[in-house]
Amino acid sequence: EVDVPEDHPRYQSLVTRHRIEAGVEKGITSMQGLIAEGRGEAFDYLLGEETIPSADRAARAAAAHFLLGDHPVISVNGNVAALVPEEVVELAEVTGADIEVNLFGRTEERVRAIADHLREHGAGEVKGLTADARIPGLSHERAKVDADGIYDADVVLVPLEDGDRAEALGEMGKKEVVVDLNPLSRSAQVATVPIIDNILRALPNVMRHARDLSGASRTELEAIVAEFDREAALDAAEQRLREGAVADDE
Ligand code: PTJ
Repeated sequence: EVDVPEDHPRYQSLVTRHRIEAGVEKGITSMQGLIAEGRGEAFDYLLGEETIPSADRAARAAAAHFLLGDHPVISVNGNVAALVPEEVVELAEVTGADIEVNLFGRTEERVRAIADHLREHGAGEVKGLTADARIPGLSHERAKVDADGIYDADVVLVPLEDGDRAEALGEMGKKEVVVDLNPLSRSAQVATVPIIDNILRALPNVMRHARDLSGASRTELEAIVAEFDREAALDAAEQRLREGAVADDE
């Protein structure tokens, strides 16, 4: 998809940047998304560009929540659509989740472009266009959700989210799985399950755990959920960022 030699030391990062750029050109990613990508890259560099053990435990807890949920929904924004469209579709299939486009900088046009893009990558129904319900306590555009989608969900995956919406969803009593490379971000801080990892690694990892747990009993899944310690996960990620791999003594 991009002419970068595979042996380039920054290959993955260059491919990722190109996907975000292409997303902007295609009208699915916002200009703000470019800034968000740069921020994410800096955190990923400090994390060592790998899934740390606490993030792997979070991904397993996230998979358990999704399998236990009555109505799990994956919320998709312009960065997620550009970076991991196939993985979103596959995770929805494996866990029986709905996909809903929900944007920080919402325009009808971009919602439609993202829904089309996801369908090009194999999605069936994509929600977010009806926008016939509102998340209480949020300013107008960001509050728009589908009544039979995020509004009705009991578990929501909100990747690369801004803190306000994450908080408001939490106040509605929903379980929230947040994927964010910054453990200090408000969305990570308020999440039921914060996965401090790059979305590029986190989604395949949640999927792997979901497949692995597909035969597990409710009791087993509930035990995984109960054992997960969100504060410890946030602390471990912050420690890794501040002190590097040596301090990650889990
Ligand atoms: O498409 P829209 O209109 O919904 O807008 C989406 C963005 C991401 C622009 C919007 O939600 C936004 O402005 O987000 P923030 O406040 O910049 O937060 C994005 C967070 O995602 C930051 O904490 C970044 O560190 C983090 N992030 C960026 N890239 C990745 C990431 N986390 C995981 N994986 C990444 N690849």
